[in-house]
Amino acid sequence: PFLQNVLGNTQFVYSTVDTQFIDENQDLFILKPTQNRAQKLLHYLGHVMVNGPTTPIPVKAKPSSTDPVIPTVPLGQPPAGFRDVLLKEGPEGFARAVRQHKGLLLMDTTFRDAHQSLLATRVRTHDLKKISPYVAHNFSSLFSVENWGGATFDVAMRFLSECPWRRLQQLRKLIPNVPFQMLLRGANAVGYTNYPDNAVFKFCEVAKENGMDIFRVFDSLNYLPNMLMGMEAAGAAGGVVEAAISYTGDVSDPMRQKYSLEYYLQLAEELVKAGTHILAIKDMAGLLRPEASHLLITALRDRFPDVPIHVHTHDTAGAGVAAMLACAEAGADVVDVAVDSMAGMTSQPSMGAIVACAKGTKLDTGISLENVFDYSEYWEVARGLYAPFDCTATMKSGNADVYENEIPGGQYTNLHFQAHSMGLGNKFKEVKKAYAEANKLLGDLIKVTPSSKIVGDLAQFMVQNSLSRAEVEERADELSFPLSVVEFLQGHIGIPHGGFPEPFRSKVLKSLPRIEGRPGASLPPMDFKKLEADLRVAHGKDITPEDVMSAAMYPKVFKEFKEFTSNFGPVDCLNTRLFLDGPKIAEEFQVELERGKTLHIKALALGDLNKAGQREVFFELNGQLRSVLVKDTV
Ligand code: 3PY
Ligand code: ZN
Repeated sequence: PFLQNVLGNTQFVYSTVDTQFIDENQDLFILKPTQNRAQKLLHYLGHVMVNGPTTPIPVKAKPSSTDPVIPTVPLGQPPAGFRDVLLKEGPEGFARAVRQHKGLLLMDTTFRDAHQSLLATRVRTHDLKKISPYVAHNFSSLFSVENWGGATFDVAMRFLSECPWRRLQQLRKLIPNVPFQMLLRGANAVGYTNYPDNAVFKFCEVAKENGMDIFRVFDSLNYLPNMLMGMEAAGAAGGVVEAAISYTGDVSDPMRQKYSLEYYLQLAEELVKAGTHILAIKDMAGLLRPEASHLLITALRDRFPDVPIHVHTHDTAGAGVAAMLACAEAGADVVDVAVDSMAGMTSQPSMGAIVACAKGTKLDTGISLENVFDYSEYWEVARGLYAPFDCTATMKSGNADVYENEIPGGQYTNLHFQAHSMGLGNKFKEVKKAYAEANKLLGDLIKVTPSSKIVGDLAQFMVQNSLSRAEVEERADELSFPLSVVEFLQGHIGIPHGGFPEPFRSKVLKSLPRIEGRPGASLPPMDFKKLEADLRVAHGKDITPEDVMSAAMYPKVFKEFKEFTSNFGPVDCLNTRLFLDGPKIAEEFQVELERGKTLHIKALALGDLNKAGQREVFFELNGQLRSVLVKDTV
């Protein structure tokens, strides 16, 4: 367009102006091909209007029609926070500052684990960005904001059609002062299976370059060699290493010997010896009771007086606030909370409750309750936009049965969703009982992604086939088990504490091969150069190092994401109601494609079905009539 204008200019064509500037700046004429993002967006909106949401919707509820009010922030830079300490003093200095801090520090999980646990991980960058300046200005004393990793990486691409790296980059700009924290599944990185070591190292490197600070590294079996590899990868990238021991069982119950206090202390010893900057207890199912919290944290505090201790829990039974206060009393430096309206049930305990309970004591967080209320109000209304994914559509309360079945928070919600969406709401209890039995069959495992999925798969197999634990044990050599269970027994994700269950393993595997030791050690390294070249062939030359990592983690999901984007453009600029539900006829709205580039759109009409099974959808775009043809697949 620029060129056309210039060549159509008579003064330019007849040389009545000095064109030397243009002669000397030929690069101005190298124009990017027009991206036609507006037309692609109309295509997306038309598609949603005709065929409904592109993302699977688990419950019937519609996104709420109310938009959250964004609390105002003062002009200028936000106050300095722990990230400033980290940037100045490095991970060791940061850890020292955390340990020396008086009062209790908090990590806010609202941007990651809270919505992973309550809203099927569906919260979009659009809604995270809006509240980010408020967090930067009013929660500058947080230890960290957990906003990346875990399931968010996969779900961003698979279900939200947005790039997880772009989320990280955008949030980093808006929150420069508070450390960002991610959940790294050790050798499984942000996936469900062990990756070659060089993939985990490269992933951490690119994450750090994009603004990640603290890497919470865990392994789903607490398998030390996997944990050490993940820690090394995070450390080599220059990140803060937070080695996390996944907690199960009950250290206050002398009858539960497998995961005893001594077991946790020995593992902690190894992680501290390996140089972790921070030591975390990751109570993914919310099993830490106040008495166990007291025993465990007191013992860790005594043994490692200089290492900051960070505790994570879920509130499934409803005892999360009590447990976190007990941890803090016993010497934990940091505990995890979610803002009140995104807390409770399978999410983290409530920020407001902890701030209020600690107020005026030696654990005072220094956080203003008024700010928590405003922050919570934003999320209460924003949460309404995600009503189609909200577990409270069917789940009405927490449940102390988690002490029996030990199901992690996010999985508890997923299994509940699954049972209800199949019309088997009354079967949920049976699934939970089967889960506990499946866990015993597999030798009483640490259960967290992906080992928790393996236990869940076996539980569902037992329910579907009406098999008891005794029957499964007896008929193990003839049953056709889910692949995840077989691969686990082969050693694909590492070795569980206490070894594999026998004779169950031998009966299931028969002559199938077994992996000895750490799986990643025998996986061939990934060839990133070749991967990048292949991606350029498939998707064009604009492939970034971040894209290469997305494809390394999730090849099929990445491919589908790129195809989606080339058809529909970047849809992350749409607000969540439009993204999920599309506009109503006659609705007028604005979409900011980028700073200073806003589209004014009005949805006009839906045409009749033509012979080719398509409908024409009519819009007004910046005052001009436009239409798109959409295949009706409903
Ligand atoms: C994850 O791996 O995503 C978890 O949240 C585990 O607790
Ligand atoms: Zn969690």
